[in-house]
Amino acid sequence: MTKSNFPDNFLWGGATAANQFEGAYDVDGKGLSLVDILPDAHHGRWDYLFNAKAAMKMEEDFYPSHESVDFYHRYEEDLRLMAEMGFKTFRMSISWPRIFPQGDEKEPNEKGLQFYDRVIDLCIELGMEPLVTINHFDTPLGMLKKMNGWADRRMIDNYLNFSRVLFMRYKDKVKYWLTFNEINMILHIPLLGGGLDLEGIDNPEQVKYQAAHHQLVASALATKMAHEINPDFQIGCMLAAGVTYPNTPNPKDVFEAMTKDREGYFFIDVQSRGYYPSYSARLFKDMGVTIEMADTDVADLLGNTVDFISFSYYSSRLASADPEMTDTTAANVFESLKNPYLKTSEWGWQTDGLGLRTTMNQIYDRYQKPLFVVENGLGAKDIVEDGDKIHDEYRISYLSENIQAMGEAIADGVVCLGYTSWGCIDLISAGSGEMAKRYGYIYVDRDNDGNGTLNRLRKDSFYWYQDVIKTNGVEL
Ligand code: P53
Repeated sequence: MTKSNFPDNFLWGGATAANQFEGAYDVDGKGLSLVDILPDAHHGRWDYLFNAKAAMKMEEDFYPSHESVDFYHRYEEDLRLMAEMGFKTFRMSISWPRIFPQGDEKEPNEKGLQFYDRVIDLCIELGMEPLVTINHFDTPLGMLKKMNGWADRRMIDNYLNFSRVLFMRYKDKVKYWLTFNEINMILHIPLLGGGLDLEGIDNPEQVKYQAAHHQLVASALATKMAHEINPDFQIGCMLAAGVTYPNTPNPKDVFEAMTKDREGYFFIDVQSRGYYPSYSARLFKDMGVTIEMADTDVADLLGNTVDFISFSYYSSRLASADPEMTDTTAANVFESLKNPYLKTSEWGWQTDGLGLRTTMNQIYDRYQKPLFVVENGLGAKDIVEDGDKIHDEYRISYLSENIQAMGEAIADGVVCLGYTSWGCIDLISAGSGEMAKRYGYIYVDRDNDGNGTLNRLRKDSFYWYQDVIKTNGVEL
């Protein structure tokens, strides 16, 4: 038999996020999250990601997050389906406004916590290690209104109160925690990443980087608190990753590609090394950014670095210094030039397995800490055929290429704890708010307008992934 590249205790699983998955947006005392005011792409979602005030005034009759795929009421069936695939881990996030409805209450909402008790207990019963993202794109709307989200330093204490409740409650149940989902996305989708409204602001970079500083300090202080509460906790950062290639060997393109990668690495440099990278001084000067810091920040960052590095990878990116180069992939708000060597999906995302191997090697070389691939996948339209069959060979081929490449990276010497593909069950797209852009092994009967039975079906990829896990990545 072929030998597996993956260690025996490799954590195979899938990833979700409360705001795209749970629905029940006003049930059991939950407050509004900023995503609860966002319509789908056909009703202006893109604009509102940068101008939340307009969204707050708007009276839409359909908001995709309100019902989503109703994990809140169907968690039992869903978790059992994941266990049937053989999941060793399940990545979920905890909705902040479910626990603190406005974001800054003193006491948590007990009913909200009881939901997560049920989910986490069932995960453990089914043999799945919970991997919990504390904050995944769902700053409470109350905090946006009151203090423009993370632009305000008081958010650090609000976040720490929230984190303390979770660490205490789940200290014997959850070992792996991520402080912020895709922390670098605050630069690209400031509303989702930081609860920021940048409308009418003179220097948006100033606000974004100041907010980022608050998150970085919050992440460090949460890491400190976590280790005090349970020294066995493993705390990770989370980067929206994907190596940037230069479009040509022109040194200007090479420099541009390095600069683009540093946009993201900046955050992980702080979270993993514990201090602002040397290149940031010049970057801030050029952008007219001055970061206001408290006296204790430097020491707090330095003393409380993360235990492991997690990241999402969908594709590599391509950069050019030539302003004439404008042929981009129209995938989402995170634009990249189109790479002629890669296949392009319906949503404009390009498949690059080798790019994942390169990305893993690059990140591991840079930080020398264990990695965790916590998102990867292909958003595609699926068709339900006779007998409720969904033949998603395009998804299988994407995932197979990426998992093989991940195995090669491990064979290269990279230490990797696990792999959770994105949206293991169909859920709402963060970028477009649509249902039609599906990532799951499990199909959910629901369309972009909210019609459908919400019934769950096993796609072909369900059985394929079951086999991948059973053979520890030998059969791909
Ligand atoms: P969707 C782009 C835009 C928004 C969120 O994306 C993103 C990205 C990709 O880097 O990040 C993650 O749903 C995110 C998930 C999200 C997933 O990518 O726009 O952590 O919440 O659903 C996929 O197709």
